[in-house]
Amino acid sequence: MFLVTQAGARTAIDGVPAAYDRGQNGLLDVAPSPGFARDRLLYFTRVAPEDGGGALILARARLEESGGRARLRDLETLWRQRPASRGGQPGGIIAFSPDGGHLFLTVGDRMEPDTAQDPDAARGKILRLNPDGSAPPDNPMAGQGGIRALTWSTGHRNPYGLAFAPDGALWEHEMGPRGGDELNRIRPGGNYGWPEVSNGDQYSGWPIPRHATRPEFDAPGLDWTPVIAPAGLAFYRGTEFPAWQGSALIGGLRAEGLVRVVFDADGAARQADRWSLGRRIRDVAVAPDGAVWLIEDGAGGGLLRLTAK
Ligand SMILES: [Ca+2]
Repeated sequence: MFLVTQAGARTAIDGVPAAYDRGQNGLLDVAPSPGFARDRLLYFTRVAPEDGGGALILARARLEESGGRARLRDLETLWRQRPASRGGQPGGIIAFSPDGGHLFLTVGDRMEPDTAQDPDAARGKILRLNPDGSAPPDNPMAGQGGIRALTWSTGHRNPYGLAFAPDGALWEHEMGPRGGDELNRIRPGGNYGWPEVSNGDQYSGWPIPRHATRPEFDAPGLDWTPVIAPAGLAFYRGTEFPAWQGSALIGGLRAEGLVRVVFDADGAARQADRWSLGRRIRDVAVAPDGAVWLIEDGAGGGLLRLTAK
């Protein structure tokens, strides 16, 4: 984990715990506390090594900076996935509610598709937690204990994007298998259908019923076939690109670029732009000055800053 200045100077952060660094697993997302200016807390996710593979962990720690050095102190584990898995797709994306009162966390199916429909499996879910990791009493299955008490929505595959729109709606994207990448508007208690339905098919070519055949599942607001392999989601607010106000920006691993999605007055989503950058984009962020930051996938991946010409 690194601190990077606007000019690109970077400082390695000490005290980062070990990660299960294999395939899509490893150190995943980082989000400053809504009160970071006062509390200096960083929330972050990783897959941590355990017997039987690795488990997704949500943790927080205090960032201490002095004398040109940085380190994490007072590390706390807030949530730990049980059981561990060998590999697969962990999710691990963090989003705070606009009021800062709750933390939302994506959990991938880890290539165990049926677990996404199992209400007692910590797989294929979006969780909603209090910032200290406890279960909010107003969650859809509050009072049922275990992973149910934390579950906000169900039936997700490989969610690597989660963010609140300016109107307060929560949006998530996830990779489909062979086709059917999805952008979903998330509602509490919703079931998004994986693996019962998909707008793509199995990698083997075996067909999967479409969302339209099973109205009890929430259909995506937008989907992509062929896939873009979406990674990272940010809603644009800023002055650098005034025409993008309120747009969703999505990185593309397979698309090797950036996708812009716009929303009409009813919240319907439409792809407005797709720029090829020739780089596998892993994550997207918007800085307070309106510049867009992208990070590239891979050991030699770059950190890119986009500004208007
Ligand atoms: Ca779905």
